[in-house]
Amino acid sequence: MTDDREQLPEPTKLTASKQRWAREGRFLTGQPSRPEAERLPPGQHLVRDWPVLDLGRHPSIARDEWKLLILGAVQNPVVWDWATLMRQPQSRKISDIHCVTSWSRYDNAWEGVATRDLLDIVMPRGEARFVILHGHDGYTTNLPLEDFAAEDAILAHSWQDRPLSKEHGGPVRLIMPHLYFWKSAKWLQRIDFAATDEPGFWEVNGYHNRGDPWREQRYSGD
Ligand SMILES: Nc1nc2c(c(=O)[nH]1)N[C@H]1C(S)=C(S)[C@@H](COP(=O)(O)O)O[C@H]1N2
Ligand SMILES: [Mo]
Repeated sequence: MTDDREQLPEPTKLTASKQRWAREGRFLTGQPSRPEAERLPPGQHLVRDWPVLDLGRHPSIARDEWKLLILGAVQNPVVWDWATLMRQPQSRKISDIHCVTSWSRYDNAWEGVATRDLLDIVMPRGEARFVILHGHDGYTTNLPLEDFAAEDAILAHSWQDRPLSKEHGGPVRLIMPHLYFWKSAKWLQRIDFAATDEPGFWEVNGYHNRGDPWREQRYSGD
């Protein structure tokens, strides 16, 4: 890959889109690093285990049957199977989980494809402003495009160097560490880029539309 790039006199398409996003300042909402004393958001307590929370259905999807659709307002819609996912640039990110039910869990090591790398591949069209995530259990959740593009956001297939378990959303889930954990869709099946927002399961059932734990955006009136 590096060889190809060295022979290209022009910036690649990927570099060009990164430069454009940087110019537009679209994706500059990344969380600054916080001093340890301010690491836990208000109203949260720390746990050492990892609770399982969902609608109760745990779909079984084998890695060799798994497919992810990425479509909507993008220049290059794609369908990824497992082999294709593994050919994408792989990242490792360490982040904290903050669940709206008030537990937080520090230092989770995720491996997978960074949402920024995904964006470089599918290239959202100008009108794309929201991202709607669909799980195999029928769950949905919505994000503004700039949240989806957060620096530490990742489509994770591994946790602490092990395959992500079924109950935690394996084969692949989203991890969106700067928002409450309900935004981190498990059993990812489809990612839809859209011009208009489409509140998901919890967002239409009383949770906040954005869910920033630092602002305690728990419920729709917060
Ligand atoms: N597909 C899907 N994703 C989901 C959910 C769900 O029911 N289905 N629940 C959300 C909620 S409310 C939380 S708190 C987290 C829980 O993730 P965990 O079970 O890995 O702790 O997953 C989120 N993602
Ligand atoms: Mo939750």
